[in-house]
Amino acid sequence: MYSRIYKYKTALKALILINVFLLLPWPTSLLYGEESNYRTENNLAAGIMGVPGLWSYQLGSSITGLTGKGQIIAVADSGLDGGSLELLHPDIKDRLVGVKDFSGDGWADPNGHGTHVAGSIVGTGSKSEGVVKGIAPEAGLYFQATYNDKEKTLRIPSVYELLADAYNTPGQPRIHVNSWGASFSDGVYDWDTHSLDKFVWDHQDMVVLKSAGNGYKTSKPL
Ligand SMILES: [Ca+2]
Repeated sequence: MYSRIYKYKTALKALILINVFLLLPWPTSLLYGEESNYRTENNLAAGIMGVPGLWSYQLGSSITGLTGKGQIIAVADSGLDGGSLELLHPDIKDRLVGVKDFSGDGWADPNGHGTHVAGSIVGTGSKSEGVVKGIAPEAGLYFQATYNDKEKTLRIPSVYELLADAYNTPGQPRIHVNSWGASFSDGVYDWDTHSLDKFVWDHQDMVVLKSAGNGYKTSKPL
């Protein structure tokens, strides 16, 4: 009897140790080799999506490469770099055609999200000598800053007004990108969803893109 209890205790101790080991943060050298070598890899995304083929696409003599040239892309996100033309990343500086601050406290980017999104779209690659650039590096960028740093929240007037502002701005963007969402409305058809649907019904020449799964859990349509 004693030996059976001892065996159980030993097994229990081993189980606890294994679980503690799994819960502890693992050394990066154990996971990734002796030297972890983190780096940005936006340059891989275009290849995965087959975009370089579009950059070099040719159709007769009139269309030579689809690079975003002639388009203005509107992006609604946290903010953009340092919030002034002097402080803009060189990959974005030449692409910005307009900016509007909905946040109320300036269009600087306190967390880097909006700058990352904008660079992924229109980044020219000038800082990396063309190695890391956006998907549409010759498109113009109209940026709508929405993050209020004091309130720690996004200020969106209404989705309809946000889209209408971009639609009517000089240059008339016809692509609008939204990499943001609200965690309380996972999968729910709410007023924001209705607002977006109403806008695209009223303005059928506007393509509105919305992130899916922006909150890591499930697809989260606006
Ligand atoms: Ca702001």
